[in-house]
Amino acid sequence: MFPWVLLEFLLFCFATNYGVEASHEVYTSLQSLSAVNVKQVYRTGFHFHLEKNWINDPNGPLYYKGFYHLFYQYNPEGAVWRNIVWGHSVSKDLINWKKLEPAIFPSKTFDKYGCWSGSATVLPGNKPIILYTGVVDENITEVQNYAVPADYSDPYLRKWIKPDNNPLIVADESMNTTAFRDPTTAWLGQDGRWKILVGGRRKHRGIVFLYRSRDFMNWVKAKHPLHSCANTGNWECPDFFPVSLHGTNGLDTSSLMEENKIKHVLKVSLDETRYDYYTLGTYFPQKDRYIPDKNMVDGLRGLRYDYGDFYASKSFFDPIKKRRIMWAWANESDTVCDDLRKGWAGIQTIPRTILIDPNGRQLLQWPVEELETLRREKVELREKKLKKGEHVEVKGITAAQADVEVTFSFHCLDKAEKYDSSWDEHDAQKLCSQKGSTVQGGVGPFGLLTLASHDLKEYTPVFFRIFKANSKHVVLMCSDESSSSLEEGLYKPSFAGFVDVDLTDKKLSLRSLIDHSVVESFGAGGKTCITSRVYPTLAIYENAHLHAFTNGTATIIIEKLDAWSMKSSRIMLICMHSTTALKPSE
Ligand code: DQQ
Repeated sequence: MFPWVLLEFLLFCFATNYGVEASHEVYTSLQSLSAVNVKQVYRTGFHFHLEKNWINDPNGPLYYKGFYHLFYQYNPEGAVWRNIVWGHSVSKDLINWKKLEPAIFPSKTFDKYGCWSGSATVLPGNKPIILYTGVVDENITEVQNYAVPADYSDPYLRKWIKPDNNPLIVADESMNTTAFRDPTTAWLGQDGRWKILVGGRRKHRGIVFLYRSRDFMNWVKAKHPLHSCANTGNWECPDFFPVSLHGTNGLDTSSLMEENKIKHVLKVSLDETRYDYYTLGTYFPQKDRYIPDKNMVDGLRGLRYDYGDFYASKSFFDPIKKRRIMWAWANESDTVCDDLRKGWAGIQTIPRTILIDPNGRQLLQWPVEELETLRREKVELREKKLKKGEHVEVKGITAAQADVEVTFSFHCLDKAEKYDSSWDEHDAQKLCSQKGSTVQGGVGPFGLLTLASHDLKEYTPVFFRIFKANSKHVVLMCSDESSSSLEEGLYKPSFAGFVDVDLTDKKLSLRSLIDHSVVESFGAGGKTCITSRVYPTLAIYENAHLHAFTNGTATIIIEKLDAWSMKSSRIMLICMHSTTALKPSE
């Protein structure tokens, strides 16, 4: 194979630059070139990724007999999207992982061309079952299949069986068979029927089809989809779950408390933009209809889980700590050639707990508490004033692998810049690209310069800028990749979102998880989240620096900054075969 494949690799790399992974792009012969000249600089220390090869969507997370199980779309043969199987890893704490053999892989007529995304449901009697999309032919005809554990006494759930009565669900004549995928976790209605959603589209209308079953084997499509929206394109990886309006516990997917005690979340991944959008609304179980709340917007102009590199998220209910946890795929934003050179591609975000904001208008996301077990050396800053143009370096931690929590405060908002009503309130990213961290403002820009080189030729600033609109203040949060790397030809967007926050106490908080090639940030306690994948060439390892800064005329106070070096998580990358299995008590 050698000379031809190498030639093809070189031609490919010189001829093309694919900044963003296109949907289901197939690189037929390049896959075997993984791990050529492996570059380790961008390996993450505590974000889940594999030693080599490609991963994308998180699939079917679940808790079983002492272990959290994470499955993911995985190419066992290369660093590009192809040969997709369900990779499988287990953890006792959501942070340290052991890789197992793939759980589900193409082998039958009903999934010969691919085992695509899906979800797990734990049936009564503690019996997990997986629903996933099988691709049955070269035309990408999609069907919905199931798999069950071969041995329920194995807490690792190593072997999965795909029974012969698959597929369970095929599209009817009215449906588009190539846009019919990614079944959700099922919920059990009071009518004794299980319900699931499958994503898709009719022409350009995004749809979540609803199916019902009494026995989990025979599924009937409901006359009406649960929800749909014109001009939003294909809906992938839907997720539908309740959130409690009272208290801080997450809810099981089947929880149906009285209407005034819960809201439902419908999340869809829009194939056209490759971002995850959600609405909050009311689910009417008798009619199986979902109506988004009055101010919610479906599609491109709606709320996003994360305003950066974040797609195909999936949540599950953790019955042990009574919380809802969500994962997402943070895609590379370097080139396919870079991925082939480094030999691996794709990480999972840090798992986040999801709660509804007490204001009822949005969700709050926060890294799972277990992440804090990786915190090591700590540095603190208290009541440190920053005047216009000032930086303060946060020294004494490993700035390339760190967890930073900071609360900024300001005396008043008089100096806030005027918000121009002609700006598109749904295009925060455009505003951030015009008003970056070096563009002087009134209150802000202020925040952190992460992964900064000593001469500030490279840095990824994560910051706020406060504007004064007619009757309110508008807070912009940016994670700007435009100066993140000296390498040319990379995709370096100025990711941004607005923050719906009450500024009465004149404070804004920010948490950033910095991990070599990823900066995952949580603004105002998780109201607005932005994940950036970045590839610094100078700001690597001990040459990476961290600063707090302001570049506005108003003085900003770092009221409290705590930063920690982060220990690497143990991700046992090599496949754990049955003979080397560790005991569940370990
Ligand atoms: N990825 C899977 C599909 C899903 C898409 C294929 C979303 O099932 O729709 O790898 O990234």
